[in-house]
Amino acid sequence: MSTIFTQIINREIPADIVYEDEVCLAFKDINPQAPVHVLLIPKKEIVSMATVEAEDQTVLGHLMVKASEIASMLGLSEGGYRLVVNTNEDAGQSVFHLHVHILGGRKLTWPPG
Ligand code: DGP
Repeated sequence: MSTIFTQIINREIPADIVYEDEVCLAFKDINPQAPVHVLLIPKKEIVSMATVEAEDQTVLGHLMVKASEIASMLGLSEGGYRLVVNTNEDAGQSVFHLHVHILGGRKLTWPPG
């Protein structure tokens, strides 16, 4: 089932887009948890890490490479940043279209809550 992120991909609702190519889209999180908080999503409707299939390998690899490039573009590489993929209920996933949170711009605590 499609989510609000498909509507963002299709430009049916607005978002502050920071990067796009044929495979993925990155845009600012509507509820930022850090000075820089970007969501990186595949254009393919993958529900979560729990539903990933072998055929998704190229897309997921692409996301990791682009996460690194986008973090660098946003000035996060030197200070550091965190990539988070919340998966299902215990992790608090609220949008069931796989997304990588790119968080940075402040000291991030560990362990997460
Ligand atoms: P998660 O809890 O990991 O599923 O994160 C979903 C994130 O998506 C959450 O941080 C808020 C963000 N979000 C939800 N709806 C929208 C939206 O319409 N636009 C934008 N830019 N972000 C959204």
